[in-house]
Amino acid sequence: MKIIDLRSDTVTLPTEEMRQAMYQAELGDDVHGEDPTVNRLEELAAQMMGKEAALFTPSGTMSNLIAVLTYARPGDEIIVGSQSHTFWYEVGGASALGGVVMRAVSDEDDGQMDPDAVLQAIRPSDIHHPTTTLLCLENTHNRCGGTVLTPEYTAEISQLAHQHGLKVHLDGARIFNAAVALGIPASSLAAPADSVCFCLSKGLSAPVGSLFCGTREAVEKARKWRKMLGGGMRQVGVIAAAGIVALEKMVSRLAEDHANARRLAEGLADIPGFSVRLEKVQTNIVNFEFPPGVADFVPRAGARGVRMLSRGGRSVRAVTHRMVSAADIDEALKRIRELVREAG
Ligand code: TLP
Repeated sequence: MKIIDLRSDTVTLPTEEMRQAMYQAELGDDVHGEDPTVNRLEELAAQMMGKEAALFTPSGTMSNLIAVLTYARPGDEIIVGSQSHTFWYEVGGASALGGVVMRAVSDEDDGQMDPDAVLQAIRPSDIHHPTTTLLCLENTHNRCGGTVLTPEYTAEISQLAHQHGLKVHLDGARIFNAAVALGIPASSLAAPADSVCFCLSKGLSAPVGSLFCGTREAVEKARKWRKMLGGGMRQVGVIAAAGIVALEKMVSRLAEDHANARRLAEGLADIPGFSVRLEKVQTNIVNFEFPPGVADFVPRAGARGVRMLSRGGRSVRAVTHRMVSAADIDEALKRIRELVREAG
């Protein structure tokens, strides 16, 4: 039985071209700034994000933590979305390692925070208060179902933050999905933010890595934080080489993943009792609910070779990616329909 793995786009394996590039990569000691492949990747990333410089990190989690460490001191407060990855899935690192308070502002359904709510959350100068120093955004928005923040919204909320002396960091783990969905360059989504990070290891199919991009000054500080976190890597061009292929070759094909997500969402919506908000399926993530009559839906679908992630209760996440074709989506829907028939 073929396994159709919709748990995450992180399960993608490197392409043949990536493996070749990794084998042939020119290498050096990156802690001394001497790995030419890493240097090339960092320059390419900075250029694609429209920022002065970039830093290669092992993961999106480390990039986001480095952003917090770069812009906030222990005792400061940062504003994060109540549904953000940083708030939910980064082990509280901002507080545990950065000593900052995370103030969660309610994320609306589409991953936007209401500008008025953000304004209310910015602390006025007062001896009793921590200082608010950073606003974190997320595009696409994972928990909100891969929804896209527009450049207009990003500009508006960033301007508000800047007016109050805050920096803005954009968690763009899937920023290329947003860019492809909107048909605009990723740099125009990142432009209003002081820094942006994105992942190579999700839809772009590279095995490892993320890039933190910002001003030369911020990236210099970030490099030191990465070293302190134990993320100074030596001949890391071995994996950066795959990242270069990811950026040069894998961005435009994300449109296929989006089409497959829509195919899946429409197929699920046609199964009686399933509920999917089709207008929210904007990129490669499909959040849906299965009917109350189908107990243990996720493990039972898994037993039929369709892997998905439970979001608690009857809510489920399915993510499309390069290793799942349109035919696989049809097959997954067929297996889900069979499961429901047998359950009923
Ligand atoms: N997200 C993973 C899991 O951690 C949930 C996934 O499968 O979606 N920002 C966003 C928006 C992310 O979705 C993720 C990974 C990260 C940051 C962290 O990236 P990594 O996994 O490289 O630390």
